[in-house]
Amino acid sequence: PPNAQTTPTGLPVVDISATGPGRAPLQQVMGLMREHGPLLVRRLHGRDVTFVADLDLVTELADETRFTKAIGPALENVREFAADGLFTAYNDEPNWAKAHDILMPAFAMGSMRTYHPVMLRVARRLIDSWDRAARTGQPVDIADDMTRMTLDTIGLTGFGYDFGSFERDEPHPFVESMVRCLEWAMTRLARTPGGDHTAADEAFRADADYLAQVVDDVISARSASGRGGFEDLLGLMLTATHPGDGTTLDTTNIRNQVITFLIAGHETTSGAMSFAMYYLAKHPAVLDLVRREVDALWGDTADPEPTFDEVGRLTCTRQVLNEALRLWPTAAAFSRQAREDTLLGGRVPLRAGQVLTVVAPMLHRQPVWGDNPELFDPSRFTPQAEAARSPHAFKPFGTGERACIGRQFALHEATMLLALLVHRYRLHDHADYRLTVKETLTLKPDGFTLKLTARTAADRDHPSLPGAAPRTEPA
Ligand code: FDE
Repeated sequence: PPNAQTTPTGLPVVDISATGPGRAPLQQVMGLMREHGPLLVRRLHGRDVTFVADLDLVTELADETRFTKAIGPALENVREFAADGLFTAYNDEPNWAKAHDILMPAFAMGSMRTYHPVMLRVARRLIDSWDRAARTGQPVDIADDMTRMTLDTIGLTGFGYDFGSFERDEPHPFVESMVRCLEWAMTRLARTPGGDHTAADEAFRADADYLAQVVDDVISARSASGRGGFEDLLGLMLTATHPGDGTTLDTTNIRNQVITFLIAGHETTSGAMSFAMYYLAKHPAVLDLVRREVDALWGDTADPEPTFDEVGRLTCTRQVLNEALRLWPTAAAFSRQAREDTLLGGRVPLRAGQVLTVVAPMLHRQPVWGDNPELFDPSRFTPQAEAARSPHAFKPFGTGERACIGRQFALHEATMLLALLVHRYRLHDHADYRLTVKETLTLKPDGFTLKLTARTAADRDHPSLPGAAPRTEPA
């Protein structure tokens, strides 16, 4: 078992070199925090990372006058294929502010109206595929199908590119390359000094080159088509000029942004929806509440056409998503660095530039969440409950000016899909699934399958049919 020393200022230091971080490094850190508390140093082959989850300390780290985003070791590795895209750009890299200013309007709430019809069209692809599974009694792999849906959505809304994921048994080759790149970025963190990693690095280079080539083809096809316009992210990037200096983004940076949006916009969102489905399948009383909400909107309509505004009214569905993101924030860690030498919490001296990594799933289990933080309870996200809690207690989208630009996009997409699925299907936990969380830099439930049957009008009137929520707990 890892033995703890302390730093001169009393922080626990846990050396994991003997075992390494394994295939679930984030969950390992969660375990270390359960043992040693919400502020610790993890040491691996002499490399130290300081992890934080304490609410008061995270509140300080969110102070933009004292701290700012850091590109930690994991993001340094992602930089090898996303370079100065928004997610991995350094704060002072000119392309960050430039792309941020140009792209912000595309992610403002109003722009979601433009994406809404495309999101609905892709949601229908998933529904068609699940209808077939429901007819034949085949189980569906939740995370795989959610990933198909989010990839097609960001491809179409962002770049007018159709990955056609539901027509494929295996993921699109672009996705396979992207996933291998992310795995490389994660496993590279765990390397033992002196090992020979040439083969892994060469395979990574080939994958990264392939990503760049596919994206370059999409960009040049668009440029050649002469269709400029602001109708999607790519159109915006090719034509919009910066309000300050009137220049557009350069082609290499556009490539980096496209790769960034494909990575950031699909694994995270699909993981969030998958965890939400998991909790719904395990919590019939909560499922029943969501059913009442969607049935009140759509009743027995066979194929509801959710409007943009209806999605905003799905408050219960949104609370379920938030609560799933509390327990398993799919982009689970983000890093902050001190702007100047400072004292954290009045006791931990930090040098300018020193990096700390916030562990969101542990922040989301701090005492501010009550004495049973493991309990799935969406009522934690009623407006009253939220108003009574520090805004820094919940950070699934990071913090400050480098916080997630895609937040509204992801929440709109996910809320609409969850509501449509709950309206349409009864969920059967046929394998009595036990949650295991798979890490590929992002988090998702591993091997989670459900069987589905269509909900009927009779089922809507009699919610105690099998697979529907019991009205009362069994005695
Ligand atoms: C971002 C983000 C973040 C932060 C990071 C750091 O700090 O480092 C986080 C945490 C996140 N993000 C999360 C999330 C979750 C979910 C579900 C999502 N996310 C989704 C999405 C979608 C899309 C499209 C996106 N997302 C995008 C993005 C971007 C671009 C970014 C960067 C920004 C800047 O500027 O920096 C992010 N995202 Fe997210």
